[in-house]
Amino acid sequence: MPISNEKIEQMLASIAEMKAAREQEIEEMRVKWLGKKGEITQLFDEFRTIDKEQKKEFGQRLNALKNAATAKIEEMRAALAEIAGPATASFDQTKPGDVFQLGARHPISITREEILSIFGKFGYSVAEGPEIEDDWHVFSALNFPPEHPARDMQDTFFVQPGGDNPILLRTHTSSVQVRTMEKMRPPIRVVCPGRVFRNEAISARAHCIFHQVEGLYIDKGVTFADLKQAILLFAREMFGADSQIRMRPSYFPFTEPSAEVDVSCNICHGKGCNICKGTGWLEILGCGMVDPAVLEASGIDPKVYSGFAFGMGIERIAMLKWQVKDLRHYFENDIRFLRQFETAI
Ligand code: 2U9
Repeated sequence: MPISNEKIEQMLASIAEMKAAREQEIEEMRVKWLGKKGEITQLFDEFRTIDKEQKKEFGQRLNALKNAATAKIEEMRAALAEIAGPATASFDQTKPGDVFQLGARHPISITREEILSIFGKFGYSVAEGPEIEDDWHVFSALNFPPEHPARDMQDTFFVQPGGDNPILLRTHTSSVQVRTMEKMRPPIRVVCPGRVFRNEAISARAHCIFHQVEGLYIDKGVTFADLKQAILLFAREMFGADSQIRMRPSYFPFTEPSAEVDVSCNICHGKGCNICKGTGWLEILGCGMVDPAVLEASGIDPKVYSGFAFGMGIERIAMLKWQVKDLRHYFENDIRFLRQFETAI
């Protein structure tokens, strides 16, 4: 049959209806339409012999017909590949597999887990609380006087300033211990990990976001000797069995008496090096006996119960453990920094 619109329409309709269940059938259809003696190829042969006027009429339609057949065959091949999946003949089972880069845990997470696991062995459970807090749980219940500089805009990020009980980003996780005391009766033994926020300029030694673990132990007859022993055992688990600690008197609104704790330098073992600045000691945490006013504010009778508390910056502990020189490394997500801790898991 010579080229005609009717013939092209019929062929287009047949092509649109084509279906195949196997690759072999698709190949047969390709040969039927587009092979050397295929029906479309024959139409093109014929096209060369017709006159100029007819060429104008059929040229574009013939090209559209060829494109429709090519597209349909490709579509059937893609559909079949999707059903068959990688087990088709084209899957090379001898090819080496792609190597996936495994992620590493962040040094802050590794350190937090290690601290929590040590206190877990001492019988402490983990408590968490909100990062957006109110003035009561961050300051007032912890014996901060109304004019204390920590409440200042320069030190604290306020979400909703003003009023009786402003809303703010917690500056320490002590608010979680306050919430625990409000909910639970002694004995209380908790460690509280979490992010804290302070309005500080970012530098190698300070950041406006950092992480803390704080702890609280309240029972009848808890003394400073219990605190000293708990901190010594923690330091030995964290920094090595031969570690020594020393306590220096300090001041916090929420503890009385208060102390700052140093651990013997695990690099030079007390001889003096540039990590401990020649002193042989590294500061690791602050602690003290919970002030009776703090117990009272959360409904615990200070005549019956006493307790100790401590707090540490996770960034600082991780810096001492791995000699990280600049706090900003923790927050930059530089893969060259993070990969160094892959083996530390
Ligand atoms: C309650 C009562 C007492 C938590 C404590 C410290 C001492 C302390 C700092 C260490 C470095 C914070 O990250 S840091 O800047 N913390 O020195 N924290 S005692 O005392 C509490 C907490 C809650 C109810």
